[in-house]
Amino acid sequence: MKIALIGIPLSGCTTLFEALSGGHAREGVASVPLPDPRLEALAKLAGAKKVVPVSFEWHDDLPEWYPDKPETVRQTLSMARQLDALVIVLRLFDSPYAPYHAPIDPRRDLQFWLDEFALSDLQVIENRRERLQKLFQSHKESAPDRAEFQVLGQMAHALQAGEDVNAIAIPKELEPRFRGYGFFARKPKVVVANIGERVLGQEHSLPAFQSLLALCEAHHLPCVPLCAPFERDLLRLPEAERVEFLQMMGLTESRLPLLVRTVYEQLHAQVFYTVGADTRAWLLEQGGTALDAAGTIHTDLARGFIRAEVCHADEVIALGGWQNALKANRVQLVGKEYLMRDGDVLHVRFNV
Ligand SMILES: Nc1nc2c(ncn2[C@@H]2O[C@H](COP(=O)(O)OP(=O)(O)OP(=O)(O)O)[C@@H](O)[C@H]2O)c(=O)[nH]1
Ligand SMILES: [Mg+2]
Repeated sequence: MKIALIGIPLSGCTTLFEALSGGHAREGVASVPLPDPRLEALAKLAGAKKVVPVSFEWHDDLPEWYPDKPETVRQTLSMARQLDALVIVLRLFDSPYAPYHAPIDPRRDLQFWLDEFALSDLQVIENRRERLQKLFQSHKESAPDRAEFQVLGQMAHALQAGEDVNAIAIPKELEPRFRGYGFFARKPKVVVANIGERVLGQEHSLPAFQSLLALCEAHHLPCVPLCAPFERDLLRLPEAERVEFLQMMGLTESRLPLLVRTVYEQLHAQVFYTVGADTRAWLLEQGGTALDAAGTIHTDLARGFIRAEVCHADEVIALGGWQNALKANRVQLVGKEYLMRDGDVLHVRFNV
């Protein structure tokens, strides 16, 4: 999963990126594994030689742009469109060392992004509808083309009216096309309010923060308040000193895990596992079937799918491993249509 940090210059994207990546980053891209105690337990029981967790790939490599030249943001947007989720970093701190181009107003900045996203989506829709129309004129269109034209029209209408685009149902056969367009309106988004160290823990008393929250709620956007340099510096301390540093700031915990969890929730994903010498965690969309899961591992597994063996990770761990689960008759044999549960361990029987 690729997650872009996007912000107006000097909002704190790079500082947050340094915190998330712990400094192990190359050219603004860092792959960071999700903490997963179940995977560790499964790997230990399987005597795994290789353990591969699910990772988020954080991107702080969107092209630079200039607030005084709004047209320069277009390139940033077209790259952000290609990633799986967005973290919108908003500046709520003031600092003489990093002068901002405007008075601090995170609500205005969020509105800026929402407007840009809508305009950009509308542009994509318009271009596509024009192409489809040409196709119609030459009578070369298929039924899905007609359906797509109609759904795009509904989307454009909703965007212009400021209505919720996600309320529009996308027919299943059109899903791959719509995924390809990377619409901002349908992309998982999380807002980060980058607050100053002095107000950390008291952000709820700030009118600017309250006003931002109201806009977030209106757009169903989760908002995580944090102080990017504080989070970065916290991780640079030896673990033993972190609690003290947190207490000094009146906090009980780092907010980074909350941010990661919030992004994960917005992705509407679930995890499943494969165990053995190679023990891995995989990401699958909620509502995914055993066949979808097999396809996530390898297209061959989906193509040659016969049946799958399934047992939940908690049960595998409680029984002391996959072989024990098999012996105890706790492993279910399922077909293609089986709906995966979050935390299932899967073994695909296939033939190609
Ligand atoms: N006081 C304070 N300074 C911050 C905070 N977050 C970022 N800064 C400072 O603001 C400046 C800009 O931060 P960056 O993280 O580089 O911001 P950016 O969004 O990556 O900016 P560009 O990449 O230049 O567009 C740096 O000097 C940071 O140290 C904060 O919460 N409090
Ligand atoms: Mg930066």
